[in-house]
Amino acid sequence: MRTQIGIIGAGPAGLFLSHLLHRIGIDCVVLENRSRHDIENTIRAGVLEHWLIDLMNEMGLGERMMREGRPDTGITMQFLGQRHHLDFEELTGKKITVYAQHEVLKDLVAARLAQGGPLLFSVSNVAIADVETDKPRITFNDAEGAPQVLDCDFIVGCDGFHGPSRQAIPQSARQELDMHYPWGWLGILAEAPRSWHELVYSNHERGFALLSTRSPMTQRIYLQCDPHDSLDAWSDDRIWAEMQERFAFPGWELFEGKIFQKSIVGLRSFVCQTMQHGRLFIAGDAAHIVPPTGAKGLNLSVADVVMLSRGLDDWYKKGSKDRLDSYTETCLTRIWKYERFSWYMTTLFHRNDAETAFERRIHLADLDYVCSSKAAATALAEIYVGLPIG
Ligand code: RFL
Ligand code: PHB
Repeated sequence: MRTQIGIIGAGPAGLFLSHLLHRIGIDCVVLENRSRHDIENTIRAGVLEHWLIDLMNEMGLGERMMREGRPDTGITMQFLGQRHHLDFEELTGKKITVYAQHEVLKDLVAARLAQGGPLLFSVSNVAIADVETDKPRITFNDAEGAPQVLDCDFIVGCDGFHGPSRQAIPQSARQELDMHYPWGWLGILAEAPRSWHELVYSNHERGFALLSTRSPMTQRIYLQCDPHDSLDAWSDDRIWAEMQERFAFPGWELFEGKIFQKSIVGLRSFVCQTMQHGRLFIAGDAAHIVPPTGAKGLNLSVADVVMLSRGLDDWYKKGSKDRLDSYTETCLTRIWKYERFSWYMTTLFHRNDAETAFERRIHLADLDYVCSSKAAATALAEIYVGLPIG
């Protein structure tokens, strides 16, 4: 098999890249090791930045999102038993949209298959070779187990944090920086009606809690927990009792319902300072991780591949290598701003047992400052709605 761009991974980065390339007439093949059913049913992100909404609409991919997603003009911040509305639309003129990542993926997969793909699910043994030459290759086994070779001009690793692409950059050529937080998120999906009209980020002495939504009758809620907690320790009764405490607000009711999905993830920040090596580029979670408190991971993954598609366009149309050569540098400028923001939102909202009484007071002053100063609120809102893609 031969293509111009071999893409590993059909997450947001890989699928968006395939659509961006298709739009500018560049051939690609996407290789994914999970099944279509699996990728369309993995519960992850929920918040889309304003430019991503525009991009999806521009690409003809936004029809269901516009119908089923919820445009939000801001968020609610809760601390010391009070609620404050941060009005992003008033502060920045922009909104965000709450629309689940797996719904975005369903839309992207259906549209890609309708264009004829190729989008190969359930492949295995993906390996990258010859990226230091101008004839890089991907070897893999197809869904039937038959060995295959994909010859490419370039390979793009969109295979998430645990995929093989980043490892294909020699260790001596990559610098990896990371940070682990002593906190985890217990995430649940519940069949319950909406309790509030926008996201609620609650800083509570028992721990952070986040109220989000998936549809009028499906709610997505997260609780700060120990990252090593077992799900067995979190019965439905304990989860609802904890949520009732962390979101308690006079005269308001948190509606309960059947919990049908539970998971625990640890929080971490990670950046691979090199996002390219020879004819291999990496994008999205393969290159960087943010803790989910800023709702940035998916948005950042798509921003990477927008930059990369521009570089590939210049290469094929103008024979210019400049944008491809500066891909890492261009992306890292944005990535580090988003890393800072995600770290800030995480430390701002989580309960920190290592904090001294003095630091706790500074922490509360920070929350109060964001809710009482237009300048501080605007700084938060500007990145929350998404920095311009340029
Ligand atoms: P993905 O989504 O991990 O996709 C990688 C794909 O590559 C495949 N793969 C392979 N394929 C072939 N061969 C191999 N050897 C392969 N190894 C892996 C995988 O099966 C997979 O399909 O990476 P991508 O595309 O970079 O996208 C990243 C986003 O998924 C991630 O950053 C977000 O989900 C993060 N995130 C959020 N981001 C937001 O922008 N807004 C949010 O509101 C938000 N909330 C969240 C989140 C992540 C969370 N978790 C689970 C950590 C909330 C949570 C709880
Ligand atoms: C979500 O709806 O899943 C969500 C919302 C906001 C975040 C993280 C996740 O910061």
